[in-house]
Amino acid sequence: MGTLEQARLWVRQARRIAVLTGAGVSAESGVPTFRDAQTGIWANLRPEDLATEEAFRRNPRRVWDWYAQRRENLRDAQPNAGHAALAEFQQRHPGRMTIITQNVDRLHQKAGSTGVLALHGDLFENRWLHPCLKSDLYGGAGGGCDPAAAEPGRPPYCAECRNLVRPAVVWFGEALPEDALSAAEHAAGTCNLMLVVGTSGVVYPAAGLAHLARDSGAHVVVLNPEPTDLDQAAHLRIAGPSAQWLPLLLAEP
Ligand code: BV8
Repeated sequence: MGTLEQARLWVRQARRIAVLTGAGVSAESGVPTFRDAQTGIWANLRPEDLATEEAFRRNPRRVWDWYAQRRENLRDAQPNAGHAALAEFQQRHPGRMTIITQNVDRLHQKAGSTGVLALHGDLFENRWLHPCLKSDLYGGAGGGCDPAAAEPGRPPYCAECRNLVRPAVVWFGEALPEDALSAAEHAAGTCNLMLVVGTSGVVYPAAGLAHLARDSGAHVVVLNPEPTDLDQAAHLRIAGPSAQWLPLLLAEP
């Protein structure tokens, strides 16, 4: 039996499917992957040196501008056939497929996927660098000042307390959102099949979900044109682009 046939059989047999996606699933929507060579003024910087609170504190404007550039690049990005294949499968088989993404580009949601577990936050949301002094955390009434009402700037800031606005993504060294991570761990630990799509498998704890699925007895299929750090956790590898192979993998028999 060929690799695709075997993977399709596992899809048909699986009562519960967990899908772990990374930047590669958005590559065919024209979104540069996370570790592609950076273009422009960040050519000599690694993403890991920009996506940290320390980098933001050291040079708020440069980090803010990097995110503004990424938001701009995403403005016209549309979900591709891979995102669509996942969303259509969910619609045909309600409750059978959980999508866990490391991506912050909202393209799974834009494609119509539901219940997406966004482990690393959302590029289009902002929050304060520090909890607002007027928030209920400090005994204030309500949620404190609204970052959307901050003074315009690169980054925007609070005129009263100089708090800075930052992107509501999970930076390196920051904890993942508890509810999303525990739901993802539950999905990975109880699925019969995990599809690992478009991720280098470098970033933890997200990448650990593939090992959890394998250790919990699920079949693991990696879909990626290149070798990944999760290949050793896979029972099968499909070497190719996700926009081409996800529709083939998930098409009804
Ligand atoms: C944390 C948001 C602790 C920001 C991102 C072990 C356990 C726990 C932590 C660690 C650990 N070991 C190391 C760590 C620390 C660190 C980490 O993993 N570092 C790495 C670099 C070694 N992890 C953390 O810091 C995490 N936090 O653990 O906190 C803690 C606990 C309690 C209290 C306090 C602290 C936080 C990690 C989240 C970081 N934020 N993103 C932003 O976007 O700016 S991660 C970032 O990398 C993106 O989200 C991205 O999605 C993610 C993973 O990258 P990939 O998606 O895989 O993308 P990449 O470019 O690498 O690969 C693309 C792939 O696509 C390639 O394989 C390519 O071949 C493939 N591809 C290309 N074209 C296609 C394709 N595939 C299919 N089709 C195609 N057409």
